[in-house]
Amino acid sequence: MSASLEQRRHLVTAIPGPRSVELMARKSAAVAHGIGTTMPVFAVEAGGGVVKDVDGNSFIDLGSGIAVTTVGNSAPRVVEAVQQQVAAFTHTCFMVTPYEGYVAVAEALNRLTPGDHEKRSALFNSGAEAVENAIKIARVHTNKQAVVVFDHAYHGRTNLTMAMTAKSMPYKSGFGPFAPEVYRAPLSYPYRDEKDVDGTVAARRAITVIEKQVGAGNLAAVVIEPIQGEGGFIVPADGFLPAIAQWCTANGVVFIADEVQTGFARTGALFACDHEGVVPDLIVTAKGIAGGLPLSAVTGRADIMDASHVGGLGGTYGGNPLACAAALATIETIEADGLVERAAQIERLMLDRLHRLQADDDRLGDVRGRGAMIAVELVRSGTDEPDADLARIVATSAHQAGVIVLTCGTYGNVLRFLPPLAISDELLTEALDILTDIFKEATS
Ligand code: PLZ
Repeated sequence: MSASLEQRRHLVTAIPGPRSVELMARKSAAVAHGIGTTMPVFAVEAGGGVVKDVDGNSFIDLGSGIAVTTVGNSAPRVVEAVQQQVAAFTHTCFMVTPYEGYVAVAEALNRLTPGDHEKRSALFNSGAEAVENAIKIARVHTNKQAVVVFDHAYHGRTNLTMAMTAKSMPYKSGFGPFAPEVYRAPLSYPYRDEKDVDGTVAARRAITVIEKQVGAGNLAAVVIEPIQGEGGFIVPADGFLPAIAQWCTANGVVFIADEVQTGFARTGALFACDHEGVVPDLIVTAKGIAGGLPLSAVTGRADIMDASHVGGLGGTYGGNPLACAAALATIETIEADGLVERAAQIERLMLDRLHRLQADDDRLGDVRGRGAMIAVELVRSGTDEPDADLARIVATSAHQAGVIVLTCGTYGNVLRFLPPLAISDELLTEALDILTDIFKEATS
């Protein structure tokens, strides 16, 4: 981010402004219809807690480009590392003539991910591509095929990961047929489960479905987001994740944590599995790993990761040198700037404000999340009926007021907050003040 980018919300035109309107018209004429837009404003600069648009408007960023710019946009160490790398070489293909950056990222991932067993890593470009590779590795290791995923899951938009993703609209509708051998188990969803369904009961419920409908003898892997992202920032009840992981270990099933959205300090721990001491066999990371450059990884137990024949894994761009340089600088920033603790501070600030708002407004059915991954699930007053209209109205009003917020959830009724960890308390507080006012006015 350039030093001139002021850390303040500042609107100088209607939203969208005239230059964004012009660019939206060009977008409609040139870009495929299927690529949606949350906010019709075009960015020119971003950093800290601010995104600036082509019309000179500055927005408070509570989205981080969907949990990617966790260390901040154009974070200084990332910019410097990428500039040096881009001037040295941009690409050789790691499978042709390798380079140190890739190995250094693998070493860092092996060091930082949960568990102190011997590990290996492989690098890819997107979250979906890494999820696909984790499944390939689990299948070749176990010589089994079935994959279990959960209700409300999101794992990507490629063919295998569409099958793994739960929600039809907009992710799957019309795009089938989907990959076979993908089965779905019930999740722990504390807000919507019956009151007596604690983590252990929910795990038993899921394991029964897995044993009866799939069978451990056919099952290569169980894949789970330790806190669900697109599905609604659902934090499973305590004990759910450890029980599923233990069942996998006892039954020769690879336990895969999809930490694409939760990883790299986002939840107030380096990885969300760390909150419950869960050690996955394989962990999938992307998004926050490289400060905005496209990079993803599969990291895990050496014997599982090494199961593939030589040449079985790869891709032209996987572990691109610019992305690796960015990842090393991102990891250095997280460690040197204490960003795990910063995420925990953000959690305290946001939960305190949102719980106070909830006390006065029962349409905030549930306030949940960890670290800088916080959400409110909106319902019709006096019920637990999902209110997607209210989520849309509040989000649109926030955009108009200069605050970037996103929605998510199977029912589209969850407002989610993913601020960069580089945001100031002042900007966060201002955004929460604005949201508080919006809730006072909003009726759906
Ligand atoms: N696994 C847990 O959150 C990406 C999707 C945005 P890619 N989530 C944002 C959209 O609408 O496309 C995600 C995730 C989890 C996998 C993925 C997929 O990561 O880098 O988008 O492929």
